[in-house]
Amino acid sequence: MKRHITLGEFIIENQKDFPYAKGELSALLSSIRLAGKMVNQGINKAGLAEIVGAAGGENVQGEDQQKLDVIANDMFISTLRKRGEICGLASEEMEDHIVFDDAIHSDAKYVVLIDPLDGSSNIDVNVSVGTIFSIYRRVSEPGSPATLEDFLQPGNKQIAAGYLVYGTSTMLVYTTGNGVNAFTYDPGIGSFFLSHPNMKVKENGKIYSINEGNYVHMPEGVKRYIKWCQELDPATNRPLTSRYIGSLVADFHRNLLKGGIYIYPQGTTAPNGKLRLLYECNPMAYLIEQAGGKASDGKTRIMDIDPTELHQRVPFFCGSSEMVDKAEWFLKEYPSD
Ligand code: P6P
Repeated sequence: MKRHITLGEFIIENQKDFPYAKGELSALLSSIRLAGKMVNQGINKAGLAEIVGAAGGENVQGEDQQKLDVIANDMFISTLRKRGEICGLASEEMEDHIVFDDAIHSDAKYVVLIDPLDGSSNIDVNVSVGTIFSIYRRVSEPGSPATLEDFLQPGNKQIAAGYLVYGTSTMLVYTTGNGVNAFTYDPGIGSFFLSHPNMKVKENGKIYSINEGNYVHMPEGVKRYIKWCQELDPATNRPLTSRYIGSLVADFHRNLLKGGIYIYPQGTTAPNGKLRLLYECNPMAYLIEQAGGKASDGKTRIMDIDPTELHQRVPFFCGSSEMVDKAEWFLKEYPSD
């Protein structure tokens, strides 16, 4: 009987892509898989286990922390620490990076940046949420404690990136630089199976995804692009369809499958936009480029931006390459003063 291969089998089959690695990256990806299963279980029973709603605190972003934000963050930290393949971790939920500097970890080659539960405010209303991760090779001396510089690397230095989307089904989508592959979780077996091999995003699509409630705060070029999307022109397949879930991972995943553009622009209330460069935009940019798409801040390739702060925000234009090009054209043609 033919069956889909599991994520574990896929990782082993593709370990040859990393001749210099002695299985550490494979072990690291496996630990992310395990943590994702545990978070998935927590989310699926959230309403029953009194773990929905706000935790009462705020994260470093000043956003209300949801109980599951904290639970997911702790799950990923403890699981990644136990596997011993990383020397440090940075998270949306923590102001500073954490260093694993005991004997086992200080020789580890990698660091991980993570948004443990993106879109978590949607959990209470049963809308898809996700985990986003980005993996770098450390730049500091092996054997020494991880440093901030290990985390402040441009996205073009990522060696792996991906997300879990906890939706109608739970999926893990990742790249190590050799294309994008997606795995669907079968809770009955407890394994992820390869369901979408070598994913490619359409060069052009019919979906634009942006919070139009912020229209008055948007740059002129973005306003012009939105109106262009809404014009009637059958020759260019317009008007386009507006879809905005309010969960980056869910909006991104839909666009990856169907074609489209996701935009979170800068605005008068968010001078650098809302999304964080290191653990939201860079990993999504790596994925979309590996799938043939594009990601910029409206002008500069996301993965070429040199980070200066752990939680820095950037405007984000991501998806089908022709759609990102069009949005960038409007920004150039109608610059905001
Ligand atoms: P807004 C969730 O908080 C998030 O970071 C992304 O997942 C999502 O796309 C965006 O913010 C939603 O922000 O301002 O439209 O509610």
